[in-house]
Amino acid sequence: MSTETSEDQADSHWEDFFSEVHAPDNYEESLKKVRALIAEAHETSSRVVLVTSGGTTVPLEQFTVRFVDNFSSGTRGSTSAEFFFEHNYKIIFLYRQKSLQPFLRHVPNALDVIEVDGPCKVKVKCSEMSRLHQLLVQYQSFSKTCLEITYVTLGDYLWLLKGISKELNSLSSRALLYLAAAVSDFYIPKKEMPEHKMQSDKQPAGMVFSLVPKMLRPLASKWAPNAFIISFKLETDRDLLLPKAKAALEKYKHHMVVANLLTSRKSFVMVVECDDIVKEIHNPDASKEIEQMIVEHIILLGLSTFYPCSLVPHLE
Ligand code: 9Z3
Repeated sequence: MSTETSEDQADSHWEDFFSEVHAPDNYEESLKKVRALIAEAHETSSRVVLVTSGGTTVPLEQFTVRFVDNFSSGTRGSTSAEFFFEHNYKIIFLYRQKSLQPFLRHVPNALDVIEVDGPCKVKVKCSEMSRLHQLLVQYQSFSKTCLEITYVTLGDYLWLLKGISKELNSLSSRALLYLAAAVSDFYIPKKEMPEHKMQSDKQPAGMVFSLVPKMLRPLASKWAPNAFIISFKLETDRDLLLPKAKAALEKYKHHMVVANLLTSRKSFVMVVECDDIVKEIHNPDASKEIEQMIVEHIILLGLSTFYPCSLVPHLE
């Protein structure tokens, strides 16, 4: 009798997932741009970070009207990208279409910055002009050296993650993967998915969800074994958070897990490193953005040079 658990199965069947799910339309074009960015990074000896951000969707129909979404506003990813940019990283920002983008996330709602100035005349309030100008200049300078790539579905995300990380592997010690996107654990395989929109005059057939293969395993062992890989662990039950984060590190043998709870994610994270090292980052009064503290911690670890897991220097 097989002793394989459903989790073990989800670990081993990652190739089946890619044979079943199409690459997104922007796949080839995006990889072309990634290769150009990496070639430039080789020339200039720059460090490159892949920041993933936003939540994946899982379609319920082949012609998709409905989908299951994963919670994420994109704050963690877009804010972190700003701080990596400040530290001269070239950034590949892989984000869910329409979620927050670095710098542009600060642009206020149009209705808050415009005023009516006589009949049929609308203008930007003087007091907001210089702030808007500064943000747009920052975004322009970000987009000159960095690359933004969008995904919508879980399939798009995993295809792009695989493709980009394989390319990044050539940079070895200068490549960092910072996986802040909220990625679904469940999906409906194509053979189980209705083709057309489910009709409301019929009782819907039970949805058959399957476990998504755990892509951290091939990511760390096959696609980008030379890169420094940081994953995020999201839980809602505090008692599960640390054990789950430690288990992920142990299992997938990557370098760091940033563990957070949904409700306190802006004020508290635990950074779990090899050898059971756990650093708590608190930001109780939100005086800074906590992403600044996370990114600074990573940079202070001295990831510019590659260290095998057991030799990564740790700060007190
Ligand atoms: C996170 O845990 C992120 O910190 C948040 C950020 C999604 C909570 P916001 O975008 O939220 O600032 O609103 N991301 C990782 C979530 C995830 O799906 N992790 C998987 C898991 O927990 C492992 S890859 O199993």
